[in-house]
Amino acid sequence: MELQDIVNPLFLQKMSIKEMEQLADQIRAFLIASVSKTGGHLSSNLGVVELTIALHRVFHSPQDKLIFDVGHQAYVHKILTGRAKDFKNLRQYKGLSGFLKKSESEHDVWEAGHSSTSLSAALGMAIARDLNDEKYHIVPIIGDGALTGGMAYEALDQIGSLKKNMMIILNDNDMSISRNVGAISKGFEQLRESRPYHSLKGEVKAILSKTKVGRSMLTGLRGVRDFFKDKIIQSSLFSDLGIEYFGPIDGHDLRKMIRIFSLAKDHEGPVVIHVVTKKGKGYRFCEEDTTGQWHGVSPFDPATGKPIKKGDTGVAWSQVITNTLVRLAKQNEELVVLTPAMMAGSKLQMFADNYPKRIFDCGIAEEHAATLAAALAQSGKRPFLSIYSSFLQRAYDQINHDICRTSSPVVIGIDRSGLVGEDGDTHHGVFDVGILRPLPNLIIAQPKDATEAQHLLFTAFKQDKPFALRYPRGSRYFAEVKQLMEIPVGSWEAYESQSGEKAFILTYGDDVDVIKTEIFHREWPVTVVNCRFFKPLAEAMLYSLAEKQLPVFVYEPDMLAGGLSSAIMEYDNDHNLGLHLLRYGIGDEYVTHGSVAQLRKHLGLDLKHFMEQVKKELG
Ligand SMILES: Cc1ncc(C[n+]2csc(CCOP(=O)(O)OP(=O)(O)O)c2C)c(N)n1
Repeated sequence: MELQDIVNPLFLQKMSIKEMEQLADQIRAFLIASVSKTGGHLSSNLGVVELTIALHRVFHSPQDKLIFDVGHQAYVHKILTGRAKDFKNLRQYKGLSGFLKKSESEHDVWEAGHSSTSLSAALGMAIARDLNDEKYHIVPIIGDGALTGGMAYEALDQIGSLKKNMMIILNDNDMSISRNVGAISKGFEQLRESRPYHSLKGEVKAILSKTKVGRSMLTGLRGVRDFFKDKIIQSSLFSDLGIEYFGPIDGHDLRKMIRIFSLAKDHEGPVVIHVVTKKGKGYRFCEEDTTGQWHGVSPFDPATGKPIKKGDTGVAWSQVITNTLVRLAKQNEELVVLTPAMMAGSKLQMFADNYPKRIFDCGIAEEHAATLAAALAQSGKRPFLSIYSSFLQRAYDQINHDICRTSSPVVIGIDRSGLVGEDGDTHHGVFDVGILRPLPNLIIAQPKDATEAQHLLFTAFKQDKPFALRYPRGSRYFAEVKQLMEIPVGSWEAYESQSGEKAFILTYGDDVDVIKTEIFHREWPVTVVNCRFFKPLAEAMLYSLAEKQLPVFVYEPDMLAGGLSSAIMEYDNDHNLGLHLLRYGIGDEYVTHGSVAQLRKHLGLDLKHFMEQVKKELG
């Protein structure tokens, strides 16, 4: 059978275990071949091939609801629900999403991208199901990484109290993106490794006899003895919350999983099935990866595992920041770094290698990380909170309540700000300026290049108040500056054209050099301004722009609402400046996935289109 011919998962009902095992091999080969061309989430998907087959064999999607946490590990689900043929366009503009999308398939019953929402989703669906007096199964699938997120515990608390029927699959591979962290993950490790079945026989019986499903399991125990042979114990984490726990079971053993799921699916009340999988299973490079390099990949050569570079020769923006942090940490022993589970993505390994005691991976716990940073700052430390723009949204209240309200000197490194491309609507970092700007005490800045980044980071640690420094995905030319300098807070820099001055373009980040080069090359009479501070604004410069009575273009590839032009318009209005503003940014929409270049075009923000607008205005 060709994977491309699959229409829905019903075909699994007719398959023998052996055939399903062959299908698993076929899917793995397909995933490696396909993701090597498009890029995407590889390791997590290789790990859940058998698990996803078993779930689709036992449950009847879409009547039964399979809810994948995050959704980055749902490629196998996509294949089994008829989307293999679309994988050539995975994560590309107008192609298949890298996450689940209701618009793509009736089998995608929940959309995510951010972690730890699946249990709340499951409970919401279970409450609605019961109110409607309907009968179907609800199966959230949550990783041990996603279980480091606080939301999961808020949901478990209520799940344990409401006792709605659902089967929670804990997909435990001991990895978040990198090695998982935290005490709870250690607890899973103990469950996995230290309680062999033979020492627990009595305990197993006792536990099983307590529950309806357990009693039915005991009745059929002879038949199912082989799958209990491994290990089965009661975990206090879940059972203390009133949620039955079974496991751990081997997540690559189709026969065992199918039998356990079939037995447990009619369990009264919520039940957790602890499934142990190997992240990256079946592909050497992924299996051996402990740092998370293979979690999400760009196109690569499947034979060598080497990335296929697309001429991007710079240094990653996150690496520019890490290099500078290492340098600053040498001079300032109070400097500490916090990351909510993004050690690999934010390229912090070099800091960890240099200062292992001064970096803390908090797990997928952005809220906690932000408050932790506030407390560290209030205790005399100088924390750098490294956080992706889109995940920072989770920590808004903590940044407001704990960091900004108290004016705690936390440097917030906003990684992946701006459009991020292929990860799409859940991941674009386009809201942070708009949501952070109203917070009193906070300085917000973005460097135009790696040199300015070093000076701005140095400047950030000189302030006795919170400072947010944005930097995007992608890379820039990097050379370590000799002398770090403090940049005056609230200053902008203007680049005048040799050809005169008939308009201004205000922009920030990577776009400053791009637009400046274009204007100078065309010899247009336009001054380009690097608005490196969103807050405070360069007030004197705004006055001087107003005096000149020339058109002022604001080019901001982030949300218009609350962004740079909003800030300028507020100032303009409050001070009667009378600026002639024309603004270009993202309107009232969630931006889809695709390359950043395609997305800019889609939004009418590509350079060519913008230049045409400027030309029109200049006449
Ligand atoms: C709120 C939030 N923070 C960070 C991330 C980035 N992220 C995506 S997947 C992942 C690790 C998930 O680990 P786990 O749930 O164990 O799944 P696995 O990939 O190991 O199967 C992280 C940190 C995210 N998606 N959402």
